[in-house]
Amino acid sequence: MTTYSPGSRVWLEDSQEGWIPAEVASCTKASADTFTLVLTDGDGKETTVTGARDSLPHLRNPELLESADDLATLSHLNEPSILHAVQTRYAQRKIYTYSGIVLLAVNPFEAVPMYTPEIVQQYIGRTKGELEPHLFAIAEDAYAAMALDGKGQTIIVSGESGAGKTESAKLVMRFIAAPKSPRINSDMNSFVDGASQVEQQIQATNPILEAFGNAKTTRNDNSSRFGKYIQLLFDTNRQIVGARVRTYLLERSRLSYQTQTERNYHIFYQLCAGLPADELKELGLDADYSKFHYLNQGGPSSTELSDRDKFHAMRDALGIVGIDAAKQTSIFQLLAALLHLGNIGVTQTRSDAVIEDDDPSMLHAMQYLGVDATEFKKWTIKKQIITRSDKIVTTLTAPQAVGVRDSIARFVYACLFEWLVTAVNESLTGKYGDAASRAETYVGVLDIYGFEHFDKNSFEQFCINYANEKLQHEFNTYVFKLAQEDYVKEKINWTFIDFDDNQPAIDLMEGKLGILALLDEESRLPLGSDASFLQKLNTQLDKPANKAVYKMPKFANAAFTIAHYALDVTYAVDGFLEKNRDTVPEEHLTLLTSSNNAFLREVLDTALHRVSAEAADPPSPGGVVSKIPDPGRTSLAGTTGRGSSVKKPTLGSIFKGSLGTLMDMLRMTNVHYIRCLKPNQHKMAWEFSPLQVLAQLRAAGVLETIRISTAGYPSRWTFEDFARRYYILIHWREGPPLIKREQFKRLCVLVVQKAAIDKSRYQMGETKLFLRTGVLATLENLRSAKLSAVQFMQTNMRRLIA
Ligand code: AD9
Ligand code: MG
Repeated sequence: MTTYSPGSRVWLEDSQEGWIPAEVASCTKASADTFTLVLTDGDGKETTVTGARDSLPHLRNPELLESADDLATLSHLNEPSILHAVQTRYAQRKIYTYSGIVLLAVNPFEAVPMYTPEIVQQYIGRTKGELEPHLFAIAEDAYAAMALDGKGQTIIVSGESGAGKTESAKLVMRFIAAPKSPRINSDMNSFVDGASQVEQQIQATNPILEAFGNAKTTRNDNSSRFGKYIQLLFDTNRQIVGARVRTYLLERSRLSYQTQTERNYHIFYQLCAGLPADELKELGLDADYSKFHYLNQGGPSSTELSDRDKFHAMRDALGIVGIDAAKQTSIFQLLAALLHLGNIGVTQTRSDAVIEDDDPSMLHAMQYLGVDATEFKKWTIKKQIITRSDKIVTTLTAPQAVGVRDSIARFVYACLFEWLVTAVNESLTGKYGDAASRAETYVGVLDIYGFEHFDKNSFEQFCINYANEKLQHEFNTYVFKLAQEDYVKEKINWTFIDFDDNQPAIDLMEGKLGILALLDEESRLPLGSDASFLQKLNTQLDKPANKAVYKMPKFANAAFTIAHYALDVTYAVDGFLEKNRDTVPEEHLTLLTSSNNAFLREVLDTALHRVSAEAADPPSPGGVVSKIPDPGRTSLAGTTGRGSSVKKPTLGSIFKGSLGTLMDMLRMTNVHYIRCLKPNQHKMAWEFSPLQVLAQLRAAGVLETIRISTAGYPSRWTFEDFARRYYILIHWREGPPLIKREQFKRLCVLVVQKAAIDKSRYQMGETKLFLRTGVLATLENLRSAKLSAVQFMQTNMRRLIA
């Protein structure tokens, strides 16, 4: 139980800062179970608060612990203390802090000299606590755990948009893949050789995937619009032999639409800025990308120079992964085709959409797609409905025709992205999968989109938050399991406690009659609509059993609210159905798959067929590694491969399938967590906005974890460490004696007795002492009192003698 007395250090809530430090001036009993505290803050201002014990201000930690490099060692584990520790460290340019098994990483927003080869060397072979907290310590930890018994490892990097996930993931990968480290190769000469081929190939995945899968958003100039799991593969000698990448749900809407402050995928700007004039001309492109509708809705390219440089880096990277010049040209042709597609003029007479037969953009686009322009035009302005007895052809309105046009562009781009991922994998796993077949174990790095909540949230946010909810569940289970295991190992008395689980929210989203199921049901109805989807949700889900997780918002009409573990998010239903269906008209699909552009056919084939066939029956060469579990491919034709699917799977069900496989996979590995934090919204170096960070700590479940651990014994010390720090609390008549190792435990008992710690507040394990929250603070206070008393005595003695 928390106790307050004059001088107690507390946190006073503040609307701007979150909390400010204050001290208790007086504490009086107001009624049977309420107290009145008079507090003074740093400016001497007095504040009075009255309330029940657990509603009174949080206690502050002793100074020594305030900027501890592991938050789990804080004695008062409350929100303000955690926030304060992270903030204090950031002000000291310490961007990394441990929170138990999690590494918190606050974005420095400026180049920091923390990743040099010298620092890489320092962290190799060292255990986590030995050096300052660092990404490399987590990476080394994972590598060492894998090397020890060959068990697969996963490093999960999470955090909101712009927090630094991708940068952190790249650094971690670089550290683990670096073959120049002595632990792999003690020959110092290998330092000068530079990166090995495998390492080069692994590094090359970044410029490629970032060019095609990243874009400028309001939150981040280089925002990943897909999730990524990369497995670094090792053989029995723990030598890196290759890698494998899996990607999750690329955002498609961006291809045809961006808001004014955002951009399309980087690759398009890179292409316009970087391709030589003659090649541009051949593709009907222009260095001035603003001529293209798909590129001129968004904001300007911030630096054309960097687009050009990045283009060359990307092109080199394509070469490194074995995509030759001819294939590259084919890729660029497809991209050009999409840009021309977006420029096709669609007008309307009365109610019918019209495209001119000689529309130059259409002719260009069809030339590169290898599709007949007349057929394309026909099925863009018309629609065919097949009933049991008839085929009815109707005309579309101009907006509908534009919708068809854009859906084709999005579809081809998504397939191209899939194809690239496959090509990258073929190179990373070695030709015919030979590198992969030598692989015995792996370290995986997961860089997935963080929890998102905007003013308006749609299907994309729903999927992203669903993924985060699943990850959070795994996290809770894992942390909780670890804590329990420690108690069991140390044989301390422990009753299994129940913790507040987020399973109800997950059931709400993916359960049999959950949101995704209802969405799919509605999506299959020819006359399905967003409105009737919402109606379904409300009849099925607005029940007492779901009260805690599902809500009908008071102020928004066409929307529903989910109480996520992080926060309540309201989703606007408009567009859900169409995004989930993500259909290209059947006639267009036929045109595309029978195109006379062989590359396009290969792209579609890879994305649609081979992948789903592979999922059902993994072939030996070319990718799937039998020994290493696969986190699931995101085939556009479905991932689970339960035979041939009759119904075209919806995006929601594809995502659910691949997330499920990913979770199964994570469960088979040891997990390590990196939580990235964004210190401010303006991307300013070293600026720390407490309330924003607090929101992220909540969303990342950092505080949730702490809640789980405070339910037990959050502080655990080895007998030796504890005895060494607190032996001075015991009164030694003739100074402390020499202590033998076997006596540390006994000494610990003496300390807690001397400090009058209640028996219920600590437990002695086999090698460790377990303390409830708050005990450490009491001991620290006693210790500093004792130290200053000793000092006082010494000073006065000296004075006496003088
Ligand atoms: V998103 O969800 O994909 O939109 P991320 O991936 O979390 O996001 P990213 O890694 O792209 O964010 O980081 C955003 C920017 O922060 C980078 O472009 C860098 O400018 C900056 N950053 C991130 N980490 C570091 C770092 N360790 N050192 C220096 C960094 N700058
Ligand atoms: Mg990213």
